[in-house]
Amino acid sequence: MTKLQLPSNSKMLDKSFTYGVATASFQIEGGKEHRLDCIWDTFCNTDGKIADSSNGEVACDHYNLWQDDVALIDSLGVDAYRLSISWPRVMLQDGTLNQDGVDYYLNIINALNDRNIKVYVTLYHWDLPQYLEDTGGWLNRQTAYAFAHYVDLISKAFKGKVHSYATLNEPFCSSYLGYEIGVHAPGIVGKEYGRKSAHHLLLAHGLAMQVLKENTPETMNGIVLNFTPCYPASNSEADLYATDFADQYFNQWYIKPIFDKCYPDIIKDLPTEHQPDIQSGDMEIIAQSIDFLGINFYTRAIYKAHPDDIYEQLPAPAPLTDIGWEIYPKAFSELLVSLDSKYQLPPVYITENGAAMDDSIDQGVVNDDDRLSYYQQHLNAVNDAIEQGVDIQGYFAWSLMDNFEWAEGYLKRFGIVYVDYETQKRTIKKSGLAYKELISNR
Ligand code: IFM
Repeated sequence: MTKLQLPSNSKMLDKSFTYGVATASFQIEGGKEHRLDCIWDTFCNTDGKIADSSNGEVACDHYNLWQDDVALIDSLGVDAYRLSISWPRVMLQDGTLNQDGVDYYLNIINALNDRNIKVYVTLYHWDLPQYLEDTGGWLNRQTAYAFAHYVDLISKAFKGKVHSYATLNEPFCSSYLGYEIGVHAPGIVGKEYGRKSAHHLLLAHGLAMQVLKENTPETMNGIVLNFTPCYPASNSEADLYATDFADQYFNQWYIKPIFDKCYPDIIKDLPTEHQPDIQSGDMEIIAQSIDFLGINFYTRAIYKAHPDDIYEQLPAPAPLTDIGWEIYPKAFSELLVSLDSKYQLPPVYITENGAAMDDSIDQGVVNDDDRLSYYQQHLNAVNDAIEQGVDIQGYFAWSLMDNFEWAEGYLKRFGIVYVDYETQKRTIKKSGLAYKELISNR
C-alpha cells in the first residue's frame, strides 16, 4: 500500500475540510534553559518514571530547528498546524509575560501565517509550571484562575495571528493519569484526587473560554478531549453495568459538564472523599458554549465486571500498535456517531489520531506500511461518521514527527516524519508521503 484514498464523493476531499499535523511543546521543543521548570521536568528527574530515563531537555530540538520544521510542515501541504504553548516559557512566576518566550512563538506563528498555514493553538498540553504544582497544582482551585490569567495575556499577545484556540488537551490525562494513578506528571496517586483535579481543569477551561470570547471572538475557540470507547466483554448485565460505569468515569466525565452542565450520574455513587469540590456557579462557567470540539482517538477498551472494583479492563486483543493499543477503527466511527447523538455538538475536528509503530530507517526510507494502513482505516472511519451525519470539519495526524512520548520516553514513535535523535535529521515516512499526496490531490 502506498496511497491513502477516500471515496470520490467524500466530504473529506472538499478543499474546505482541514488537514493538519499536531505536536505539543514539551514533546518537541527542548530549549529548557529558556523557560521555567514544569511538572514534566520534575517527573523525568524522578527515578523509574520514564521508560528510557529520558527527559524533554532537548527532545526534537524544535526550539532551535523551528524554521526548518515550519518548512517541513509546509512541504507536507497541510492546511493547518496544531501546536501547544509552553506556559512556563511565556509566563514568569510574578504573573507577567516572559517576552522572549512570547517572541519565540510569535516567530513561529508569523512564519506559519506567511505560508498560509492556519495556526491551531493549544493553551495547555500538560506542562504546568512547577511553581504552581508547588502550591497544589490542579488540586488547587487557584490554578484555574492562574490559567485564565495566562490565557488573557497570551491571547492578547497573539491577537490577529491565530485561527483557533483549544483551552486544554485531554483533561482526562492531566487528572486521571497525573493525579489519580500517577503514571504521568506530577505522579500523584489516590482516588480522592482524580475528580478534584478534573473539576479544576474543567473550571480552568470555562474561565479561559470566557477570556477568549472577550479577547478573541474572531477565533474558533474550544477544547480537545480524548475518548477511549468502552465495550463490554459480554452482554451480561454485570459486564454491561461495568462498561457503562467505566465510560462515565473515563469518557463522559469530561464532556458531559461542558454540554449538559452536570457530571455523569455515577457522581452520586462515588464516596464523598472522592467527590470534586463544586462551588456555586462552577457548572455554568464550565458549560460555556464552544465553537468547536476537538476529539482525539487512538483505540478502544474492553471491560468486564469486577467484584471489588466495579470494572476490570481486559488485555487489548490483537492487532496492536507498538504501544500495545488495539487497532479497532470501528470504535472511532461509533464514538463519533454516539457523541453526536448524546450531545448538541458544535463542529468537530479530529485533533489527534495516529499510531506508534516500531519504525526502522533504511537508506533514508521509512516503510511504515503498518501506520499507513492505520491511517487509511481511521480516515475511512471518519468518513463513515460524516456520512452518518456528524459535522466533522478537519483531521490532524498525531504526530508531525517522532517525539517524547511521555512515560514511554523516546521509545515509541508516533510521527509521520522520522526523527534521528542523534543528528536531529527529519525524514518523511511513507505514511507522511501518502498523507501529503492525499492532501495535494484534493
Ligand atoms: O503523545 C500523546 C499526546 O501528547 C496526547 N495524546 C495522545 C498522544 C499519544 O499518546
